[in-house]
Amino acid sequence: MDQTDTKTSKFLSYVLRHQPESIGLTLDSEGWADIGTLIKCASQHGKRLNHSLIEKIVEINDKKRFAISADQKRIRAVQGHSTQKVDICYQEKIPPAILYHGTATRFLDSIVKQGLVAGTRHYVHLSADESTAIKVGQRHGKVIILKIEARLMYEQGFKFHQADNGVWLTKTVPVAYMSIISRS
Ligand code: HQG
Repeated sequence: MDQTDTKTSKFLSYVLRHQPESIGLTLDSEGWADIGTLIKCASQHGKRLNHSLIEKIVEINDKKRFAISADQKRIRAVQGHSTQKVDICYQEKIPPAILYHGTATRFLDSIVKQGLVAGTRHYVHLSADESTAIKVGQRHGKVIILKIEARLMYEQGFKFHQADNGVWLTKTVPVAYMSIISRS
């Protein structure tokens, strides 16, 4: 990804996950936007996009953040939303025994009091492997990895989902199901 690709990916994340109204774009409840309309709305707000650039970003995106519909007409972010306009109906899925959550040491006191909460996003995001969790946590500061007893949570009634890019989603993780496995 060159600098333009990264900027475009960030722009798409912003409008498809958080603020579609910032460019006058409408998403449906499954998060889909018409690609032609997206290009038009973006250009009216000074951001030049075209079909081939969008297709390239979807294809090369490191985390496979976006998907294009089967008919090629629509695009959406596969997870990470905060906009209340979107409520993707993810299928329930049985999680592996353990999932990981990377966060920063500065959040720990609050996490120990409240458990993991979704905050502005719709879900708590969990990773299947520790190395991904480390990368997620590093975005916030001095990283700390929490090991989550996901299968036990599931057996005790918590719902889990997996986005198309592999990220695991659940609404909340109570403290009883987590342990700290590493600090850097
Ligand atoms: C923390 C990225 C205080 C939580 C990533 C996290 C992921 C609490 C931060 C996806 C808390 C929220 C999501 C509590 C949770 N008290 N802090 N009770 N409960 N937190 O960015 O999981 O690159 O909204 O630990 O890769 O870091 O954008 O969530 O540190 O998949 O595609 O509050 O976003 O994907 O931060 O990341 P975020 P996240 P993209």
